[in-house]
Order: sequence, then structure tokens, then C-alpha cells
Amino acid sequence: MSMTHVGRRLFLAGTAASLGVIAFGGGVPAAVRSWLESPLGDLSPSDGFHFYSVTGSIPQWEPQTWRLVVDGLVDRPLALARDELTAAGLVTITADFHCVTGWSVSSVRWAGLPVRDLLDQAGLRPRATAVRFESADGVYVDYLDLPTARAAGVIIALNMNGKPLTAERGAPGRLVVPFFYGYKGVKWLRRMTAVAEVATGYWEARGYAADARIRH
Ligand SMILES: Nc1nc2c(c(=O)[nH]1)N[C@H]1C(S)=C(S)[C@@H](COP(=O)(O)O)O[C@H]1N2
Ligand SMILES: [Mo]
Repeated sequence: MSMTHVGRRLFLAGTAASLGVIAFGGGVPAAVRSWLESPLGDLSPSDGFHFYSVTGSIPQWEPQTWRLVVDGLVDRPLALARDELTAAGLVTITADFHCVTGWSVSSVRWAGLPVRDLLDQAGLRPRATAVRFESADGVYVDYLDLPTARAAGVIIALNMNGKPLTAERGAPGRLVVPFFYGYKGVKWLRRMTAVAEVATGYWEARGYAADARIRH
């Protein structure tokens, strides 16, 4: 895997986040939380998002060789190229995006594949109760229980606001769970694995709520 470093500031912020974890033993107070996340991102004037990468890097991908893997407790493991994903016909959802640190972007239009369809295509085995989502950054991992993973609107987004995802937004694919806070949405998604038990996601292990449902 090759990575592009996105600057010293982001790298230092990632380091600060790791140190924060040690200092707070996994429970991050709300005030500290915004300090942990906020230095990672500048406001993007084009789309209103703040850029986050806990590794300080953006994983590179080659259109020729990139595959989204669906594996684990399935009958037919999949490895799908971007073309194969788009060929199925994308669904579009529009949702307000909320980060727990307090910023939001209203009416984001995502297009992608329902996670439910990919799971059906792979054929879930009865023992599967959750799905593990892994980023190509090798660090950011999160989980959804099966009812959530199969819910309407839960997609692997390939496009945002009518264009392919940019590198910062998570190209080529990003998990979007429109009713959850942004931290559940793994960027640079490379692997979905059906597993027997739900487990703790990246930020949940660092103090974020296991119930990521957006509260207004
Ligand atoms: N791989 C990866 N995915 C990630 C993150 C990250 O640091 N790395 N940050 C998460 C958090 S906390 C939020 S709010 C959103 C931010 O998305 P953005 O960087 O496109 O603004 O990405 C989520 N997905
Ligand atoms: Mo976030």
C-alpha cells in the first residue's frame, strides 16, 4: 500500500490523538474530543467538510487493480472493481452529515451501492451477526450489526454531489450510514467482512458512544 503524506500538521495531529488515548485510558471527555479531532481538518471551501485522517495519510489506489473485498462468513467471497460496483446501478441518498465535534454539512448527496445488496450477493452464512469495515489506511476499522448494515440508506458511496469521491472524502469508496455520526463512515474502504460478533470501532475504543445515532 502506498500512502501520500498530507502534511506535518496532520501527522502531528494524528500523533496527538494517539497520545490522548494513552493519557485518557480510552475514555475521552467531550472537551478533549474536539481538540483531538479538530486540528486534523481544515474547512474545505468546496464542500464544507473538514478533512480527517487518523493516520495523517491518504491511501493511494489504482483503478486497474483496486478491488472492494467482501469476505468472512459468506458463501461467495467477492472482489469487485470500481466498474463492477457502478455497473450494478447506484442508489442516491441525501442526508445531513454530522461530526460529533460539532460541525455539519447539510444535504449531502451520496451515490453508491446498498451494503445489503453486497451482502446478499456474497451470501451471508447464518453465524454472521455483524459486518467489519476496514480502511485501506490499515488503521481505521468500524462495525455495524446486521440489522443496521442491511438498513435502507446504508451504502458504499462512490460519488458525492454528482462526482466521484475525492481522495480526501474517501475515494474510491466510503461507508455512509445517514442516521449515524460521521465517525462510523469508514473512508478508503477496502474490505467488508461478515463476522460472528460486533466489535468496537476506532473512535468507540477512544471514548465515543457505541450508539452513534445522530441526536438533535
Ligand atoms: N479512514 C478514516 N475514515 C474516517 C476518519 C478517519 O480519520 N479515517 N474519520 C471519521 C470521522 S470522525 C468523520 S467526522 C468523517 C469525516 O469525513 P471527512 O474527512 O470526509 O470530512 O470521516 C470518518 N471516517
Ligand atoms: Mo468525526
